[in-house]
Amino acid sequence: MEQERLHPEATGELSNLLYDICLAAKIISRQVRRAGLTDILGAAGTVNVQGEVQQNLDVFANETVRNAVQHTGRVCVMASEEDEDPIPVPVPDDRRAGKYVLLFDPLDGSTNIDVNVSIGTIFSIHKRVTVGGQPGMLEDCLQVGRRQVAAGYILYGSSTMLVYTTGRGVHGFTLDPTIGEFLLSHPQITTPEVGKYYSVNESNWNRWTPPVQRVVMAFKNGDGKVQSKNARYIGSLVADFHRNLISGGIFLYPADTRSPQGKLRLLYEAAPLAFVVEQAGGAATDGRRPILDTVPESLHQRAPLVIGSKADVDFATSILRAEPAPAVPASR
Ligand code: AHM
Ligand code: MG
Repeated sequence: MEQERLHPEATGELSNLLYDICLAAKIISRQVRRAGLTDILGAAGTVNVQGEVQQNLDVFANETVRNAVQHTGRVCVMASEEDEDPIPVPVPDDRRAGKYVLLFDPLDGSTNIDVNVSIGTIFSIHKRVTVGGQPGMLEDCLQVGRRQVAAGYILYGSSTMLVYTTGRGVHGFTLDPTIGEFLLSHPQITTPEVGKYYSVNESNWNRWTPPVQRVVMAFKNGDGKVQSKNARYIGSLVADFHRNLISGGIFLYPADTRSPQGKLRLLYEAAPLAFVVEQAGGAATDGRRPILDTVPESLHQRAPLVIGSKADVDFATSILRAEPAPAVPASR
């Protein structure tokens, strides 16, 4: 809201949309904190002692974000990792559809959800590009990352944190569970120019191209241009990204023979984090060009991701640019 005052033309709708997302985050956070109790309260798909049907956490998170946002009149269309197609937003007869588009990964880190390891929600917000009034369309979702008006994530870690940008720096808020509010704990986050960590799933080594192997080898052992780094890999993108944002580091999920386009999704994983990292002074590429300049062709398109401290990403890019472009078309 403070930043909104810097834009005299602002209507407050974006702040309110971010607030809607915060509400969803608080509800998801509460449920994540109770996750270990499912054995006592009832497993997914069963009815617990209160008569409530238990859901998988990722399904719960998806519905929670939808429900927090779709009736507010602020968005015209949404898209989620959990849904094949864009989610149409109902428009009552007496109202016009909202002007924003929300893309999100409701609960990222699927292998960590049931084992009490940090997970997160990622979101990306665009302005609609189709004519207003009616519900939004696929075209509104397929926008280049550079056009995002806001993006961020919620990390369900040792505390719950919201980190976001609207293009004027990156700010972190920590949820105080005793009052149920996000408090500004990390104003104006900047990421170190050179990181101390490298984060990559090294079990993919034999599936990588030689340039990718060279990059990872350099971060592991050091070479003339980079010093060796410590390894950290959680397997939850938000948690790995957040640690590196704060402490400095580089996260890589390159293309490999099993995932020729990379594993992570462009629109609701790579692009929002790329917006955050650039605003914090870091960089994000697919190995050849900035993630924020990639023009999307499909909703669930994947992208190789190299993201983090600027000097480290620039070093990786200088080697990866030599790679031939992947030949396999984007697919779900
Ligand atoms: P998901 O969308 O199924 O949760 O997969 C995304 C996750 C990211 O959080 C994480 O960075 C990556 O997959 C880990 O993949 P891997 O297990 O191949 O290392
Ligand atoms: Mg995901």
